[in-house]
Amino acid sequence: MPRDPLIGIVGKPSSGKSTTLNALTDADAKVGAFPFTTIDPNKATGYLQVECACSRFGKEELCKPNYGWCKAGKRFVPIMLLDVAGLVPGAHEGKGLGNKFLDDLRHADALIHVVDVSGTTNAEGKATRGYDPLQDIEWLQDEIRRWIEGNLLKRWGSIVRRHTATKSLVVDTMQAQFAGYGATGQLVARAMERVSDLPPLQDWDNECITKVVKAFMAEKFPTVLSLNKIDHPDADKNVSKIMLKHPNTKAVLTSAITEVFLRKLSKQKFVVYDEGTEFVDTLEDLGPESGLKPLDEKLLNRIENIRDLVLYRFGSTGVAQVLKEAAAVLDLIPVYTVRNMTTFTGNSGTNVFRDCTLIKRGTQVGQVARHIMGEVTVASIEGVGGKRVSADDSIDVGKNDILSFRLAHSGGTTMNF
Ligand SMILES: Nc1nc2c(ncn2[C@@H]2O[C@H](COP(=O)(O)OP(=O)(O)O)[C@@H](O)[C@H]2O)c(=O)[nH]1
Ligand SMILES: [Mg+2]
Repeated sequence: MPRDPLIGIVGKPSSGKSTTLNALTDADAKVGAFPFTTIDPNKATGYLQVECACSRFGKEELCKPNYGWCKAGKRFVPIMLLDVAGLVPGAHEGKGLGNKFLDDLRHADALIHVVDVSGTTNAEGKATRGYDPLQDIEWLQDEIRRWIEGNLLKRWGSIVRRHTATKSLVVDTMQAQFAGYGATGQLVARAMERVSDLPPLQDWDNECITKVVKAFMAEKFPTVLSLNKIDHPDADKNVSKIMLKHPNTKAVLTSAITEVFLRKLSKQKFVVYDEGTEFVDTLEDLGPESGLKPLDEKLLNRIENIRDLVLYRFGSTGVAQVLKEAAAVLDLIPVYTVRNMTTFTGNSGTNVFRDCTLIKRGTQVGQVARHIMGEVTVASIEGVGGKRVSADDSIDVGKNDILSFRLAHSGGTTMNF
């Protein structure tokens, strides 16, 4: 069974990783028990916002997910995040706890690179002014590349000897080398397709190796930039510099500190804040029947500033969006498994769409079954409207994304899932 997707949060010290993680993992009391089987201290559950299937059928009122929650058709689906703290320049040589950091990174499927675009922290994360954050983007890519290259070059002699002695295919040799990064054979094959005109492996020079490693990184660590601290006055010019230099890199403008602040005020009933949007309302806006507490002048000014500098300018704090982009680079879509295709309920009760799993678009329905239930024999698969779905049909948003699996029982009878 493939693992649950894991998104690594990376960046130099003081770029805002912890603040971002706090904002992404801060959940309502409504959240169910932890859905993931393995949990270690640097992993945390984030919540990805998706449009819930309940809204397609006008069943928002009955939607009560087993994990995460659903608010008027906007569903918050748990997704695992990895806090990769402690990455400092020179990590690939073991600086700081560099090797430990890079080891953690192996398990990540995509990265959110938090970049401090205020220019107020230097390469090590120490306070400064006028620092150019473009350097941080190149640095991170370099750090990862040099780590992978270092591991490869250490063994290069024996890799080449084995490759020629066994007359292996280049893709097989490289698959064996990259398997340690948690890469599947398919992923390595895709990476190798990105590089053309390579000489035979025994003739590769360092330049060839760099090319191959870069191609591998593009597949293994697709990255979304979180251009953070956009509330700072110097952010604008740095953001445009980065966008011009990296036009093809996914980037979201964020103010993690604003997101954390608004959520705190919302919990304390000073404001109504709709996460991921530009809407924040105070007692002044909504009147006494809102039940909101009054804000003092200082806080009111701060909210006014947040609206002007962040919310109205950029449309939101960007924190929810950055997670959406990370899920989008992995092409993850929500798939709902139900027991009853007429009511969309589960094993008991009247609540709908209780189970939702994030799976790559285009995955075959049979693989979806294995992903969710392990190695089971599926007797039949039903889609919306009671339609029979074939195991080799693929999934997409609105297509085979609501499924009911009927399992073949070992005794010969069937069992509903
Ligand atoms: N102005 C501003 N400061 C931020 C923002 N996000 C984080 N910070 C501040 O940057 C500093 C480092 O943040 P932290 O999350 O601890 O960074 P980490 O070392 O990457 O985990 C803290 O003082 C935060 O309050 C932001 O969006 N805007
Ligand atoms: Mg931190």
